Amino acid sequence: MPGYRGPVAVLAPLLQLPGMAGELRRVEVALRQAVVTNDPFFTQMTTHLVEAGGKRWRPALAVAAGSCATGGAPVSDEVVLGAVAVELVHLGSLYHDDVMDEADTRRGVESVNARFGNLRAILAGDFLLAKASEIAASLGTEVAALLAATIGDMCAGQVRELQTAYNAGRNEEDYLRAIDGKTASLAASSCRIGALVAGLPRPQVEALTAFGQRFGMAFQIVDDILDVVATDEQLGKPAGNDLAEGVYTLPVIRALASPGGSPELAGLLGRPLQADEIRQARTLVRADGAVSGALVVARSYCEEAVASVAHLDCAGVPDLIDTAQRLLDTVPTG
Ligand code: GRG
Repeated sequence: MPGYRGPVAVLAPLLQLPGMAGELRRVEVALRQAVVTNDPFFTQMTTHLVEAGGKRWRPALAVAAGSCATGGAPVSDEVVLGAVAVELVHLGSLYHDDVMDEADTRRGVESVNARFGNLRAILAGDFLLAKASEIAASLGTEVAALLAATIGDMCAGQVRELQTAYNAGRNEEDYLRAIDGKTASLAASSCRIGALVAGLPRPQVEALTAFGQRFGMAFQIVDDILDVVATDEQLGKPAGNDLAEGVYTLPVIRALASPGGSPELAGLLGRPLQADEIRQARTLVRADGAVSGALVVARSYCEEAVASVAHLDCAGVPDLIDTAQRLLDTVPTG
């Protein structure tokens, strides 16, 4: 099983669902098969982050949604393949994201670009996306089209984020649209693919998709809060990276807009930051309730996620609800 699990221990209700460990072992076996190439050197690149670990909550969402059709009994091999496809898309996006950010570490190990160089990291990321597409095609036209559209949405979300880099005037609407594309779209598709491949009725497919979208929004907001409040060790990469890269997320937008504002923070932003400036900016963002303000927004997405599936009476749903209700529990407030 993967080593590095990262922060957000409150995903436990999802990841420790009865039977989930066994289902994720099946995902892991199929995932490792999918990333092996004909060339041992290329395989080192394509397997690098898979072996480093990760929380695997996107495949867990697909499995939980799919388990609605089995009453909690093991899901079909096709649902497991759907779960593999969404993790492959996530992995491909991490490879490309780390090239864009010139990141040195990911999942507690050297990033692919740091170890093998940008050109190889891009190609290995492309390979992972190609594998995801191949698997999705084996699951039917609807799944293939959905995953392709999701990759497009993720690119659009990422471009939206790039367009506001170093812009201290970035507003919340822009932020929410960007994270809808870069993160919530894949979370929604993870649930949707699990539900579609399991053959659930359309109303259940729609309800589970809505859960994934809202949960993905909340997850990204929590991830952005952790960038401001967590340590390097907890994150498996340098804390404050978003601030350093000019990505001003919800807690930062809230801190800048707070009564009295934070002239000191505004004075720091708008340009790349040195290590001591990152520390200073993180302290300023934590100082004035902006973190709790961002948590309120995340909480309302969790509530919407719960409301989307509360009427469904099927296996997996109580644990999805529990996960959404507890997502925020261990985030330290500023
Ligand atoms: C080619 C699919 C594709 C996308 C290109 C680079 C890009 C456009 C989009 C970036 C998407 C991105 C990196 C979003 C951040 C999502 C996120 C919350 C990552 C961290 O997820 P975790 O915490 O990580 O689940 P682990 O390591 O646990 O899997």
